[in-house]
Amino acid sequence: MPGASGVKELKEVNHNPSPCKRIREEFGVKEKKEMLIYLNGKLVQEEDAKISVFDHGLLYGDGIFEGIRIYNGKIFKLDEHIERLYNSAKAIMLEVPLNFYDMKNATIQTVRANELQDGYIRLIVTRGVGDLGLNPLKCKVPTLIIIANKVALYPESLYEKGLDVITASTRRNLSESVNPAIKSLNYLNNILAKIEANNSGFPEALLLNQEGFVSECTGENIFAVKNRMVMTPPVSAGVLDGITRNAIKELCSRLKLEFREINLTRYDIFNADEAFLSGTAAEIVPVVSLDRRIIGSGKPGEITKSIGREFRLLTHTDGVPVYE
Ligand code: PXG
Repeated sequence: MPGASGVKELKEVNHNPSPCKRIREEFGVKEKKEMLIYLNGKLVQEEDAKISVFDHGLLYGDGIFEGIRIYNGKIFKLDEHIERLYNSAKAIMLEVPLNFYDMKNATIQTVRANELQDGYIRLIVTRGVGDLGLNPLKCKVPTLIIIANKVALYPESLYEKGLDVITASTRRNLSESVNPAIKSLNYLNNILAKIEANNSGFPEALLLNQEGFVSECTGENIFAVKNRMVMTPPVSAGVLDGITRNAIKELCSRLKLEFREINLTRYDIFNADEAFLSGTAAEIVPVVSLDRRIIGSGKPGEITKSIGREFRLLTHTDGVPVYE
């Protein structure tokens, strides 16, 4: 049986010939109808994965999350994502109900129970159930949710043609207010920018910070390439310390490209040779215009393409195996 945390020792599972079915049995799941969701130590059917309307994740966006990819039966950068989850938790003084090892274990088990080879994992920790006041001290038990689902791929045309981006008038949160480095459930800043993009008929919006420097897009980090130098704003410009962004840093050194974290303006993006976005869900997406200024040739650039190729290779070789 799973322990108090709901997590079973991984070693035992490793020796089981039918780990997917076995995990479900261990959690008392009789049949797998559709998706199985990890909710506070239990694996439950999607229809039973319900939380209270008094959960402060819902009432106040008080909580944190991570989005992780599974490629080819391996979870990409799992340790890095869990580490960032704990960093976000520390910043908002939220105690994650599982330790690092058990969180990793619970994530792997949820993927296994759903028999996914390729997919997307969402880890969510909320402040938990409280009253209608915002005081987090009233919330005694955090809510932990792990969703492992099939991945919804973006259309291929997005990568072939590239994106047209507009700058939103909504500015990125100040680090001294809701720090963009915290991957919190409070995404209204990003959503307001996305609404501006939608209203203007553009697929994506760029947010500037309060000083007018480039920060990031609504759910992706941004990069400019000039004279074979790959540049991206530093975390201090109000960006998430993206895990794909950090992978790109590694890939640049492999590809012998200079990489720099530096403040950028819209002018720098307009006049770059190439630009692209990075994120767990979208991976690497070329940007071909900003505010109707064509970037470079107006087509996905060669350096963007080579980083994209190396990234795909990395996702298929790296990662924590789910079924071994
Ligand atoms: N910036 C922000 C604001 C993000 O939310 C990234 C950058 C990229 O980080 P990673 O670690 O994934 O390389 C993210 C993460 C969506 C969506 O629906 C996107 C993210 C998170 C949640 C939803 O587009 N991207």
